[in-house]
Amino acid sequence: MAHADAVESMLRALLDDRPRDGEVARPSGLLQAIRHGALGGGKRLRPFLLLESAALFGATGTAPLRVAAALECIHCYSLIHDDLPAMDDDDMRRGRPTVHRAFDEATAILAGDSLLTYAFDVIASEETELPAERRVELVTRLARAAGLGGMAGGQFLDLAAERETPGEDGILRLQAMKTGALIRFACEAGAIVGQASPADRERLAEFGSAIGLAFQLADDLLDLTSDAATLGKAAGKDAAAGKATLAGLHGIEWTRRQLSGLMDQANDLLRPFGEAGTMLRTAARFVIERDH
Ligand code: GRG
Repeated sequence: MAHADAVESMLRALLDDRPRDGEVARPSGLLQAIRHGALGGGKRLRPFLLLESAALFGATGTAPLRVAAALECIHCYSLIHDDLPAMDDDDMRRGRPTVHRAFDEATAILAGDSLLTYAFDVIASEETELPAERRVELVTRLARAAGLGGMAGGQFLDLAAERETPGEDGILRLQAMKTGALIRFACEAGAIVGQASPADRERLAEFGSAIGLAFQLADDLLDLTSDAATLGKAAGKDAAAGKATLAGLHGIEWTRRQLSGLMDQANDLLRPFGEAGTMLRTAARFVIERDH
């Protein structure tokens, strides 16, 4: 089964109606909102990276799949909250109304909260079929990637950047936190699940950082080229929020050179794995060359 289908089935199973040991009940209205935000859409990039990173070290089956599904729960929570009126105030996501549009704002907040906490439950559970210390390591790393010093902190800095434009280092830092941290975690977590050596784990984490930066640069480049083509907006400003981006500061050609340098870096980091790294190389190319 393709990774995206396997992740979808795992998420569906995890988000069923049956209360787990220690839960009282799963309110159907909240569950519907959660399913709306988490099922049936998205590229499932982070789970793909996690599953392929784990496979490099021979880890397949339930353990990596549950960790990948947990990571996607965190990603979906972040999108549900990012779309709220207090943040980006978006009406559509993945071709469908956002959760607060399809339901209401309070339900969207609670759907995000539930997905966030459920992710840690899923990893920590014995059903994840990993030794306890590895589950603790994954929970700790994911909490750090998603929280104050990672994605949530990066989102805070990103919102603050609308009021005061950060310098280049500030933009790099906020992007490494907001989008980079979960992508880095995806690759490092695969190495943790697969019990990689410390050197290989670091290699995978660095690969994840390179992909995370490329993901953001490619996104900014798409904004920039569509702005230039359709809106005539000032270069360097995010179309919706007037935020500075590296692509905007340095221009289209510089950004393309950076992306090509990141592809080289990704290839160098994967070289020791030979043929086994092919799927991760393909994922890197997909991130770097995506045009929508
Ligand atoms: C609310 C704590 C909190 C954090 C939000 C991830 C994030 C932080 C905001 C997303 C804002 C955004 C649209 C950034 C552009 C790049 C990005 C992360 C897009 C969404 O990720 P994809 O493309 O989405 O992997 P799919 O739908 O494919 O899963």
